[in-house]
Amino acid sequence: MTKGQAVSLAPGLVLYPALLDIGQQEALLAEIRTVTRAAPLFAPRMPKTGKPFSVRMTNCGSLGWVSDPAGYRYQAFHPETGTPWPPMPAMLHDLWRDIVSADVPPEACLVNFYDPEARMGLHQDKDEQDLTVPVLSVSLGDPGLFRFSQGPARSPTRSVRLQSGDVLVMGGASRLCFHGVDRIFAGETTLLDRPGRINLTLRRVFSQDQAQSL
Ligand code: MD3
Ligand code: FE
Repeated sequence: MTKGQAVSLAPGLVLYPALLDIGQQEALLAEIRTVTRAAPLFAPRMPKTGKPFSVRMTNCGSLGWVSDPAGYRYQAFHPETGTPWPPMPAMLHDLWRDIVSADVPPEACLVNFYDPEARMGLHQDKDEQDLTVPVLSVSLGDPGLFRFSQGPARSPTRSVRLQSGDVLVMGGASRLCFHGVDRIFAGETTLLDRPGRINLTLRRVFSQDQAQSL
């Protein structure tokens, strides 16, 4: 697959394979390392049970997604250090402006780190108030097997490998689709300094009108 050949996986679900070249992936990774120094990766926990996720997370931007026994939510500060999330790298803002919207900026960028054994079960992203705005994701490092379905829970799923530099946009009819990551193909790339995968998801959380009146 070459850069610029957008692939429609389903209505509203568009994959841009290798949109970021190696140099851009390295530059973005350097920015993400700055983010994780300021806001260390933490293990989110399931609501109620408190069971830790296998994926570790952090955030950048004005808001970050967190999960603990009290529930899922967006908040402005790191759950362990209590400090505000670091700013979202300009490269990510630029990518959002070019692909999603020049008018509605993203508030949150969730940084997911997958060790070779980490997984993410099928779920919907529905903690955002404004579900009319797409979610944009960027993959870095080893490939991950992404699974999604268009219909309700337990309808048939399809799988696609997300590779380093790939950008996936989920909007319209796919904004509430079920999706997850079944496995990591560890050791297939050398971008990171150890086996694993990083995924960044940029989201608009509050509707813009509401944000302006806050
Ligand atoms: C489809 N992350 O952080 S990215 C998540 O690879 C998440 O880390 C996965 O699911 C990962 O919530 C998948 C692709 C993705 C992200 C958000 C979506 C697909 C989506 C939201 C709606 C539909
Ligand atoms: Fe998700």
